[in-house]
Amino acid sequence: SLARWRSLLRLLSMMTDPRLAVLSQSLPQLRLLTDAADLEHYGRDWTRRWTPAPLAIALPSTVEEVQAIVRWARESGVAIVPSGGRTGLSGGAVAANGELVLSLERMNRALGFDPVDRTLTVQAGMPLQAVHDAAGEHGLVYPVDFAARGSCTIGGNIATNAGGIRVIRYGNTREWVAGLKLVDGRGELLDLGRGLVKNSSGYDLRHLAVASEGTLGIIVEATLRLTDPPPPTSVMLLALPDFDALMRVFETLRSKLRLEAFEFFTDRALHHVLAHGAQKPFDEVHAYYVVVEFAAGEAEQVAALSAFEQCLGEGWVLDGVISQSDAQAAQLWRLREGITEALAQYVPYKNDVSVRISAMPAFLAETRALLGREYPHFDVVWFGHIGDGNLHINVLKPEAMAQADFVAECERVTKLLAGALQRHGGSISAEHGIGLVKKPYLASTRSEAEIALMRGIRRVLDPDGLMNPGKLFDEP
Ligand code: FAD
Ligand code: 2HG
Ligand code: ZN
Repeated sequence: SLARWRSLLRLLSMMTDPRLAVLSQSLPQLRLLTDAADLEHYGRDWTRRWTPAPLAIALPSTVEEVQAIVRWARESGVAIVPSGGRTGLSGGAVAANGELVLSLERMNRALGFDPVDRTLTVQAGMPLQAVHDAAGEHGLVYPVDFAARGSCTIGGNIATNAGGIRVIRYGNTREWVAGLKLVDGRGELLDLGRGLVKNSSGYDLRHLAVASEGTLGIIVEATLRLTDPPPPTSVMLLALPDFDALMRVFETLRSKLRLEAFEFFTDRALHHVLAHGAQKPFDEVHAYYVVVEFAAGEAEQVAALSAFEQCLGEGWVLDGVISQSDAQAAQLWRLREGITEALAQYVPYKNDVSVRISAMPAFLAETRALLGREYPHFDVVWFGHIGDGNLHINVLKPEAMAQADFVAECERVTKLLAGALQRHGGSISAEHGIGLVKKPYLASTRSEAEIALMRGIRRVLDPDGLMNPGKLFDEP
């Protein structure tokens, strides 16, 4: 049968690779996968640009197993790629060079809720949606949220400092991590932060793991802060004529409403989500759209109406619709949240850039001119978290162009974009991480001294350079 054939193959590859035989012998309970389909499945993330080629997949179920795997990696010289839900968009979880993928998939349980601290302690492989559900069972919320919630994991969220659609009110993942446990590249288990609200006893090492992209070790547990649920909200979709109007509408609404989200997308983004099955919001096509979620008590409804009328009077808003039910709110959100999935079939070249909100108008003017000039015939799709100064610019490959030429062209333009970011004091990765995709441009965002420090920190925690090597930066 197929199953027997597979287990024979596994046995064969373990026998032909003595390193795996040693791992298997020292951890007989450890689940190890070596089937071609598994190597392919666990060796890639959403980038789909690199060909997966891991040595094997390990699925530990305890912290001790994770530590033992790291010790084995040091003895055998095999690199480790920590792996969450592999929804990453910058290649951080890609294993294309004979690494061992260490998947946290089986370490996915809640470990405890503390009602006094209002914290939830979870294993790092717990999906974000499961964290939302667990918080909800206690009448609280974990407010970091975005469309990959069903598949991405807390470990991956911490390792990328994930942002999402509620940063404008609640901040990034970093703000919600009260403690974490990290198995570093030496195999040491570090218990960092321990849920303390206040702790001024030296460097806050917990934050080293946030946005570390697996290069310092494996996050195995996290203690997350929870908060009160937001008040009931409404969702508005507004159509706008131009980018200037976007910033003015943002300032107007922010001053009058308690914003829970303020997200934008362009007509090209709408085109793709509609082609993917979403429902058309307005008869006419407009250049820009914003999805605004706001606290919607009686007073706020009045304030929203008056803000809307003001924006309409100024010509900043051309049309608008407000949700009358949760189903309608979900429908409006789908227009924004469905973009990444709608574009996935094109394997787009992604940019995830940020500048200070105050620098946004000048940066935008320069970037729009730059991309208009450099990409005259490409479908360039703009969307993102404008209220946080974070733009997603997805470039789609013209059908007739070869993939390699397309990537080379995009990399040439990204170099120019990185130059603009440097001039405006921005970042080449706002929330997705550097991974493989943005590695060549790290120096546009981080100074030489900073990169040298990051390397130095890495050498202390991962002296053999086996934790996700080649991601974030290369070793000299
Ligand atoms: P993976 O992709 O598995 O890994 C990401 C990185 O973290 C890799 O470098 C990996 O080695 C490392 N890693 C994973 N787990 C661990 C661990 N336990 N210990 C140490 N290192 C680890 N991101 C946003 O920030 N905001 C968004 O709005 C957003 N929207 C998205 C929408 C869609 C439809 C998709 C597909 C992705 C979106 N993303 C977004 C990107 C992605 O979901 C996030 O980066 C997420 O945090 C990745 O989590 P993951 O578990 O899938 O991590
Ligand atoms: C979002 O904000 C995600 O929807 C994904 O960060 C962005 O696909 C992208 O480029
Ligand atoms: Zn985003």
